[in-house]
Amino acid sequence: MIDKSSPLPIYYQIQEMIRKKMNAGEWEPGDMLPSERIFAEEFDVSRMTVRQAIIELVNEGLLRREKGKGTFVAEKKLEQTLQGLTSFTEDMKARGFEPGNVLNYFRVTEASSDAAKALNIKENDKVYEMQRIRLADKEPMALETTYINANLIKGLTEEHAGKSLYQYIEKELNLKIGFADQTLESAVAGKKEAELLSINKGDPILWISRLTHLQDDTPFEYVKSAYRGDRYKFSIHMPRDSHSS
Ligand code: 16G
Repeated sequence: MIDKSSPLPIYYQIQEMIRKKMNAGEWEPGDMLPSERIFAEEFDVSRMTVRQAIIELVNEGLLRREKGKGTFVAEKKLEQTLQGLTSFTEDMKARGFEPGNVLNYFRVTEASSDAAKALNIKENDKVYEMQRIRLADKEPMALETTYINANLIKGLTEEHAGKSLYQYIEKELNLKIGFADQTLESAVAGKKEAELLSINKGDPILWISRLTHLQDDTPFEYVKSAYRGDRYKFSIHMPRDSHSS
């Protein structure tokens, strides 16, 4: 409980109390917290102090506020390790989620200058271009715009794009995926991303750009994606090289 004679600031003690209840499973993702007024009365502190405690936890991503509704325990973020090249479908299955796709569009078209440069092909070479909303247990997680070299990856259809691309490439075409180069940048959702990902304009997202190669080093896939910042975090294992002493 709150100890006013403690040297620990009161807002900090309130935060610790909230964290403990969340860790103990007493408050679970989606649960609504008591209002600031109720907290303030219960602990006999000002609403400002309660607000300070809550705002910091919102900024950490542990709580989320909904205008006119209240403060809720946030969903846990999915953690993806940046080791080994995996597909969205594999990632979701490994976590016990049901992967899903909403295919916004799929077309065979001439490569744009951007895609041609990335895939090391000519501007009028054919690419498959598609946009997919990737779902975990029916909840939107990421928006991916994908360009695939159509001369390398033959016979790709809307049906394959609605499932797993990597599975089609490896299991049906028997091609070997080698490696990918990927960059991650922080950004905020624009109107379009917000609508498609069921978040608000201005919410945090991670822009990820991936260039994937076959084992013979030929790039076959260029993907630009927006991952939800409130639902995703990436982790990296970093052994220290012997020469960096
Ligand atoms: C991941 C990849 C994406 C790839 C997709 C294939 C990122 C950050 N991730 O989502 O590039 O196209 O997996 O998944 O770019 P699929 O085999 O389930 O279609």
